[in-house]
Amino acid sequence: MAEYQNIFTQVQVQGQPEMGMIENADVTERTKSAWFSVLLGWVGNAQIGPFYLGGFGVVSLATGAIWFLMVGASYWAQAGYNPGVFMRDLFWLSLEPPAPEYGLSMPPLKEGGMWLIASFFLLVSVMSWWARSYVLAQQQKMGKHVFWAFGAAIWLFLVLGLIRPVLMGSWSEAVPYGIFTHLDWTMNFSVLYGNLFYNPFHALSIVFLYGSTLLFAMHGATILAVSRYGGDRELEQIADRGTASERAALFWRWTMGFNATMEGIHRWAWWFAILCPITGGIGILLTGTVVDNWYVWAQNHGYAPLD
Ligand code: 07D
Repeated sequence: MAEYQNIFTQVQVQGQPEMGMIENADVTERTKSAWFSVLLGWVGNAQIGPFYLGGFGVVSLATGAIWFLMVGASYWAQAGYNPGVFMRDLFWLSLEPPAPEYGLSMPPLKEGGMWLIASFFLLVSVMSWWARSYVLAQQQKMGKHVFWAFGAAIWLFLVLGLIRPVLMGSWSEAVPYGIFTHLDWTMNFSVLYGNLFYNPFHALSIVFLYGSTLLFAMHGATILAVSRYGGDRELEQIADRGTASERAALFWRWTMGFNATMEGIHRWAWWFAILCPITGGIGILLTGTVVDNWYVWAQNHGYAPLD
């Protein structure tokens, strides 16, 4: 049975491209062609296209590109317009938010103004992509689960870059646009507010982050393990006896006395995933606004040692 122990998708369907349902979708906003890639077919569906861009897609890509180019232009200037320096220092370069003395006012371009304008475009970009995920689900008469899940990530993104800085009264609280600088920001944030490990919402967020990877591995492994019985096809699996699905369920029932259902496992996955940024966002929002030092807070609440 070794031939079933595959990592890559082995069967590739290629023929007339599947152009998809029409229903209420506005086909004028869809590209008309599609093609195939053997390489992509190893990991997913071999067909590429048609693409559906729509108004929100165009706005999102355009404003995302403006943000990206503004960050890049700032790096380019910092590198003295020298390509060698640009490449060498790429991971250290950064477009920084304004200094604390500017509060929430508009600073000169070179002192955080660029960061503020770029942030506006990033905000529009992310929100348009979010709206796009709603519109596309609506057109296919789907539930809005992807939209809400993306919304959970956007919640954390907004807390970090908009809501908390506004509550703190300063853009200087926000995250810089740089590879190492955003990592330094993360470390500084933790140190400044008394070690984020003592923030219970950071801990909860990690529970859901690690929990999601565990669930994902369990679910992925279970379905791959019964793909020889068509478990990956899902159709007819839910009710019928002796199917791949029943074996998969039985495996876990024997292993730990309890099993998820074919539907329920996806609810578990969805909740675990969204709770990671939801709890994370709460933790960041409380930091500096309600709680100044998480270590002292933990001492007051009886779980950090009193020194
Ligand atoms: C960041 C937000 C959503 C992003 C969106 C994307 C673009 C691109 C491009 C248009 C991921 C926007 C789009 C930018 C647009 C174009 C072209 C989601 C994000 C919508 N921590 N920590 C977490 C661990 C420590 C710190 C979460 C572990 C230290 C801070 C997570 C450890 C310190 C913050 C987590 C650890 C520290 C976090 C993130 C271990 C110092 C946060 C969850 C083992 C290093 C964030 C409450 C996530 C948070 C966060 C894990 C340690 C600081 C659970 C495992 C003690 C400041 N940490 N951490 O999904 O929510 O992020 O905290 O040591 O802000 Mg932590």
